[in-house]
Amino acid sequence: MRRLVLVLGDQLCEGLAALDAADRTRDVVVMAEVRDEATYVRHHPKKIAFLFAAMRKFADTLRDAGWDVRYTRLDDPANAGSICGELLRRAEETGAQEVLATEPGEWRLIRALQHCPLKVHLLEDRRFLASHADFDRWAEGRKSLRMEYFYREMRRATGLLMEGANPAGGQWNFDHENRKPAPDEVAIEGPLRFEPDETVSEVLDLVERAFPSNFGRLRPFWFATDRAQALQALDRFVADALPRFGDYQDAMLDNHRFLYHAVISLYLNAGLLEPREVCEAAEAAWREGHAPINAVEGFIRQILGWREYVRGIYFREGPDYVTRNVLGHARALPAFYWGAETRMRCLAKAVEQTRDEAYAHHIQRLMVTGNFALLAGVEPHQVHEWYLEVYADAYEWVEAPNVIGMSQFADGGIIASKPYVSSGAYISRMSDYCRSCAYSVTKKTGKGACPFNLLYWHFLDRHRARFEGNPRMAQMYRTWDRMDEDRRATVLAEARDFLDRIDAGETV
Ligand code: FAD
Ligand code: DLZ
Ligand code: SF4
Repeated sequence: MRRLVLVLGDQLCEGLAALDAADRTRDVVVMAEVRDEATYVRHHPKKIAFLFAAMRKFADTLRDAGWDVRYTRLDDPANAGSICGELLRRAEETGAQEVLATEPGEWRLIRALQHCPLKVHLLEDRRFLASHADFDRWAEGRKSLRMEYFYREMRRATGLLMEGANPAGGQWNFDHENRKPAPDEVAIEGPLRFEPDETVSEVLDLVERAFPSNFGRLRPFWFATDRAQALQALDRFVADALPRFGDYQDAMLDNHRFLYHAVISLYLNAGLLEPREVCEAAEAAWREGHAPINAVEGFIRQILGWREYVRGIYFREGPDYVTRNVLGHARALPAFYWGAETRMRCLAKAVEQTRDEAYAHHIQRLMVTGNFALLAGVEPHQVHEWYLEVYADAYEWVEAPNVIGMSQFADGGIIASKPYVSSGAYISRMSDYCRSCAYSVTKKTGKGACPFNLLYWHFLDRHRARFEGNPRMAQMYRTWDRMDEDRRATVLAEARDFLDRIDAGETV
């Protein structure tokens, strides 16, 4: 009996579980550009174009390898509009009644496949270094699920950056060396860019027509869209940027969007690169003396540690994770997240590059856009939807734990031991944004005071009952309590006034 083999837009890998379980002489691969997936949030146009172009090229790769691929374009009049609808249509066309599918990265689509009136075999996605069972085994019985311990387990299990039973370089973690402030200059060109070829150009025209009002610039489009290009982009990163990745991992610069970051998350998450090969390339650079241990360990920790860990949390916590809101935050997402004017330079620049590139690096996501939303008390689900829409690497399995958990503390501390909040001082130390801001980062109150300074204390004050007993936050409360009462009242009143002005839609 013929079976259908579903390959989703973020499953573009020849070793995919569903392909592996199928018979290329008999089974039929189904790939489809569908409205439901393209509109469940209003994705950035670059994200849609990247996926459609990469899907089309991957379909050709599979055909070259002998597969019968039934590919549906978005503008095909017969397009059923959803993944399940397309499976049903292809089932009728081919007589197949069973589907081999690899577990999607969002509960939403897992549910849709489970409810599809065909026999769907959901196979575990093996593109990760930890299986669900591995993660559950590690998590079982632990009071807290801190990434660092999971990461050490993963180093031991994979042998990556190990010298026998010991961590290479004599330490598990070199993070204390990785907090240098922004450099004056960045001496590298940044991520490798690719001119649109015929397939990409055709997709760009389609996306322009079909999604004319989604937030984000479609052109210039420069992402890699096939495995060979993604490997070249990885090579460029290892050769140029990796050696200084560690030093400047947390830095931000007004005129440099990528610094020493890899810009490969979109390729990893779509299946064009595999996590192990990326970690091995970084490790080889250290062993060859090309990159220092603090850079290579820091980089590998992001992939072997954080990336695998957040996926484990997403699947362990279940579908309701994205609705959590333990801090009871209810404010609407301010209009400047969608490009409306703001005088806050850090936010304006982070949003501008998000609009242009469908990319911001980790510290911009965490300590600028994320920090502000948390301090201002924005409803976490709105924050979650924003991140899912605007970044080219965003799928719920990785986005939600980072946003709901790490950034907004809406899960009550499963991922973060304390909320990632800071005043303007942190942004000033790690970036050059404040130098050209309309606000003054050194002003704590009064006209022109940096809003992060006001909102920081407002956040701590309004959540005192929850956080004052947290030993990692005791110092913050001591500092607050040492301020005289009038000053505290002024800070809180000015913070309230600032929030009222946001709610009223004023430019802040
Ligand atoms: P680099 O800084 O060069 O890091 C290398 C790789 O490590 C990345 O490509 C990525 O695969 C992995 N990585 C690093 N940090 C994380 C992390 N916290 N979680 C998972 N993987 C990580 N990453 C996504 O892939 N998709 C998302 O939707 C996403 N949303 C985020 C939302 C928030 C609020 C925050 C704070 C972080 C989010 N991240 C997300 C993690 C991280 O910001 C991006 O992976 C990273 O910025 C991608 O750029 P890069 O490839 O240049 O990464
Ligand atoms: C994100 C996305 C988009 C925009 N479009 C498609 C599509 O048309 N067809 C498809 O198979 N996949 C698409 N995707 C990726 C899916 O949404 C993704 O597989 C799920 O969100 C699970 O991670
Ligand atoms: Fe951002 Fe405040 Fe610095 Fe302005 S002064 S860039 S608002 S941290």
